[in-house]
Parts: sequence; structure tokens; C-alpha cells
Amino acid sequence: MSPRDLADAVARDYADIFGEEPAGVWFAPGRVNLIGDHTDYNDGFVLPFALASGVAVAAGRGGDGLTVWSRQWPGDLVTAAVDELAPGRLDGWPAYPLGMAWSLARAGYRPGDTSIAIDADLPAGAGLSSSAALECAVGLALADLHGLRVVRPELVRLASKAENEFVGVPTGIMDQSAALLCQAGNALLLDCRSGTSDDVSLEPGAAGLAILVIDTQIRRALTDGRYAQRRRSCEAAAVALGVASLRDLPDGPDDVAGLDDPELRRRARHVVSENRRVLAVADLLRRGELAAVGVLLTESHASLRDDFEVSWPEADVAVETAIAAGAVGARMTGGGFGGAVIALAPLAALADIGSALSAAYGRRDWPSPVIASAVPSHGARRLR
Ligand code: GAF
Repeated sequence: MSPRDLADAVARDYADIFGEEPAGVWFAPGRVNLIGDHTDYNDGFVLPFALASGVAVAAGRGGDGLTVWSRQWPGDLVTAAVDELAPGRLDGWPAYPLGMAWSLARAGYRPGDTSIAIDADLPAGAGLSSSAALECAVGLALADLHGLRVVRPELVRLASKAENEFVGVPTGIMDQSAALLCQAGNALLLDCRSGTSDDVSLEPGAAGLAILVIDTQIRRALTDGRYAQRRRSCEAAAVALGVASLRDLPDGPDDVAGLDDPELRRRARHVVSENRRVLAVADLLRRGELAAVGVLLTESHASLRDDFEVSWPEADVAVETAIAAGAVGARMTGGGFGGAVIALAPLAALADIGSALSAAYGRRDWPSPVIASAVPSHGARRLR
């Protein structure tokens, strides 16, 4: 679905539910992370780009407090007064939009009464950052509707705070940064320590290539504890090595040799090597050498699978199969334990890769993966 069609659909839902036209519709995209996973909360580097799919929010002033409705969970119409919002009081999907309102209010940007309808053309739990898209679309809507002057980097910070403190997942800043800061035709090279970012041109079609997003159909939730456990291991490794964060190990994987615990050593080695790969990929992109990025993507997957241990069997099969069928590189993307794989492939190989993936999954009695070509797209914006 195009963002315009999604905007029309959510505006119709809003009118049906709240009995009037919305004041506007705002949209925030999901993201694919080209490379740099589990580096953001280690103060490191990431290189995501925005998808054309995402979350649309139709909103209007008025009502009694904040009322949210979602097409993806159509049974629930949830209302809360801004002043009653507090971490731990809400579970499930309403924690994301209402957590955003809480985060804005706590920073002094108090939103007035608002009714909100939500729709998405992005699967939840697929590693494509639907939750950050939801927070960011709601954040933009509340800011615009109530004249709150929040600049985008500040909105990134407040959306991350909503996720960390209100929803209670200790994520980094990559997904909210991608949703709010990405530009069409570019990936975003983000330094997660300083918060500074650079657009790096990424136009696979112009190079005769495509970036396939292969949804392995395995779903995961970052709230299940394994993500938080990885983050704790990284923090423990940094303490043991006497650095503020794993970002501060500049000399590469040898830097982690001082860790006695083999598991911590593997976790830290992933982060240190991944940071170097992100910078190497950004350099190749700047030189217009997109195909050469493939080998680094595949190395990143091996590191996430063997050292960081966040891959899953369907992802490993997708990576191997895509490469055997002609992709120049492939990797899981996002937090892991389920979700999507990306493959960088020549346009001429796409049909073979699609059939090889269906066959490989079929042989294992797995449901077919859902495959789409991703085009680096615009970040969050008002659609009407
Ligand atoms: C999830 C988190 F939300 C991000 O902050 C990031 O850590 C990612 O997993 C792994 O790179 O998407």
C-alpha cells in the first residue's frame, strides 16, 4: 500500500470512530538496517534506511484526554488523561502512543486532548521497527496539532525515552532516528554516541541491484528479555575492559582478548567488529561501490549468528540460500530472534532467489517467506 492509500484508510477509520474528519494525518516509516546491529546501545555506528511502509496516524484535537484506536487491534479504544500516564500503568500496543504523549509531557511539551486512529502496512515483530514508527508518527502528530516546537533530534530522544521508560524495553536510538531523520535515496550513518548523522547515497536500482527484504515469518518481541540480556552482557564486557562502552575499543576484535569469560568475549567481539564494518560499508557507498558491500553484510550475519547469537534457523537458511542463488551478500536485520533478512542482489538474480527461497523453506515445511524489494524512502512527515 502507498503512504497516500494508508492515509486515506486511516482518515476514514477516524471519521467512522470519532464522527468527524481528522485535523491531519501523519506517517512514520519502518526501517531496514543495512548494517550495524546491537551497536546503537554501545554508543556505536548504524546505517539504516527508511522503508516506504510504516504507520499512519489520523488525529484531531478534542475529546476527553487522549484516546487511541488501532486498526491492528480494533477491539480496543483506550483513553487516558495525560497527567495519569505513568510507566507500568499500560501494557501492549497502547503503551507506545500513550508513552509518547507521556514522554512529551514530561519534557515540558504537554499535549492537549487528542483523538487518534492508527493504521499500519508494516508487520509487527518482523524486525522492521513498527514500534518506533508508531511512536514517531504519534509524536509528530501531537507536536503539530498542539503547536509544540520539538526539533527532530529532540523527538528522537523523547520517542526513545517512551520506549525505554514507559514501554520498558532498553533499546538504543537507531529505530527512532531512522524513522525521523532518513531521506529518500539515502541511508543514515548515525553515530549513536554524539547523535550526529550523515546521509549516504543508497540507490540500489541505479547500480543494477536490489535490496530484498525477506520476512522469515518468525515473530519476536523485544520485550521477551533476550534483547535486554544482550545489552547487559555488553555493559558487563565494557566494565571488565575498563571502558565507558564497547565503542571505546578502536583497534578491532583483538581488543576483547582481555575478557576471560568466553561468552562476553564473543559478544564484545561482535560489537567491535560490527562498528568497523559499518564504517567500511559507508566508505564503499560514498565511493559508489555498492556491490562490494555484499561481503561485509554476510560477515555481519556470521558475527550476529556465531558471536552475538541472535540469529534463528529460518534466517540462516535465507542468508545461505539467497547467496547460493546469486545474492552478493545477505544478513539478518534488526534485533534478531525472528523477523527479516536482507539480501543485496543483482536485478537479474531476483527471480532465481525467490524460487530458491520458496523451495528451501518448502523442503523444511516452513511457511514461505514474504519477499519484497526495499527502496530507501523519506522519513516521517505529515501526509494531509
Ligand atoms: C532493535 C532496537 F530497537 C534497536 O535499538 C537496535 O538495538 C536493534 O534492535 C539492533 O540493532 O531494533
